[in-house]
Amino acid sequence: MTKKFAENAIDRRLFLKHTAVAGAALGLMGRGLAQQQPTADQLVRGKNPKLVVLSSRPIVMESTLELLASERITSKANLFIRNNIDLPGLNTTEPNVQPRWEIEVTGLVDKPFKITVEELSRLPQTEVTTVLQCSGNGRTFFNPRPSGNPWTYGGIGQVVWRGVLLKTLLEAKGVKLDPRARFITMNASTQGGALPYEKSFPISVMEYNSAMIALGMNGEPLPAVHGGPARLVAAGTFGAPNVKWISKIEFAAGESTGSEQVPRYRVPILPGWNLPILPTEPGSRYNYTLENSRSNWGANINSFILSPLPGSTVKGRIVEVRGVAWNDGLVPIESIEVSVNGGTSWRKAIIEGNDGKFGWYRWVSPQLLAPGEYEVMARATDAVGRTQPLNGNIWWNERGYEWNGVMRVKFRVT
Ligand SMILES: Nc1nc2c(c(=O)[nH]1)N[C@H]1C(S)=C(S)[C@@H](COP(=O)(O)O)O[C@H]1N2
Ligand SMILES: [Mo]
Repeated sequence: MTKKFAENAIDRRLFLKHTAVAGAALGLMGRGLAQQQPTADQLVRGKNPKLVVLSSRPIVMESTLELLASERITSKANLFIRNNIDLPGLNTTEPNVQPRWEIEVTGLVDKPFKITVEELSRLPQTEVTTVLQCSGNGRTFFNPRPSGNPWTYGGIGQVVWRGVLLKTLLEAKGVKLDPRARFITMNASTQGGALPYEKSFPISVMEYNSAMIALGMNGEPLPAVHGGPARLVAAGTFGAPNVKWISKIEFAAGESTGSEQVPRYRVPILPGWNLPILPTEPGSRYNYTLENSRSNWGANINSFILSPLPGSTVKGRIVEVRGVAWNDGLVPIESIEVSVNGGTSWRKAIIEGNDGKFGWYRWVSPQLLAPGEYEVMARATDAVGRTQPLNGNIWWNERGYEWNGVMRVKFRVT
């Protein structure tokens, strides 16, 4: 499998090289080449053309602050897409109706079994609202900029999942876990000749993160491009292990050693310490192993300012600064502080409400502002004191994951 990924990477590099050469020959470098990129709706049926395409093969597109601000639950048209591996024929937000799609449950269980989507749909369903975010979101704010998809703020959305909790599934099947089981390794389907995608979670996601096989999103069957007919969802975790088009769930003693688990999707740690990220010299290389790094699992605390939008002009005197905040859902968000003077002083925002413990906390901070230019900052803190760094670059890591630096938005008041 590792070899296949390496080949895929080489293919891609060659492809990009050829594209660049062809582009140069036609005088299409720079802006011209960028204009050739297909739009989001051309790549995936049903997507809003305002989504920003970061890669068309595999498909990667991000939402925008404006779109995120426009709805409380991110619609399927506006939700970002991150494919490492495209599944042929599924580039649409319509459902992928396959009642006989099978998921194998195996490994350290007393009775391995297979279950179809049809059968799953007849088991008790649970709904959970979560923040789905790529761990690379915000990557472009690291300095120097790590390689990888150039995410700004749009690799995120809030969605409502509906499906069968893994706990419910094992209970319904009368299956017992072997006490040696400490991880869940999930595989995506390789139908249509797709390369394998394999990720692991600690088994605790069954207890603390409502880990489920999701069959629905936002009150509809799961859109094909978002993993339909079935995907793994663990609330409060980063996107990568939320495996789309799931075909196998294996309980194991150790986490996967496949390339998607290590060296990818990891941040440096001091061996034996799970948190925080081990600070590394910006621009330096790191030799990722299972021991000296941890996977992007629980989402770190973060907040976005969604109004005013960057570069906008708003009417004074009272300006309502609005936004969202979230964490891994293990403890509540306690405060969002807002500064309009470069961090010299802070004021607590009013928390208007939240969509469950794994959803966004919506906040508002009315500010009395005279006409002029402003830069507003927002910083969330949770019940165990976890908060956002003013300088997000303190967590610089080679691959640019888990950015949660305080957001700054410039706008003008008239
Ligand atoms: N099968 C499969 N599942 C996957 C991926 C993938 O490439 N293949 N990408 C992961 C990553 S990195 C992210 S951020 C989320 C994105 O979910 P979305 O495309 O539904 O927004 O899916 C995850 N699940
Ligand atoms: Mo991701």
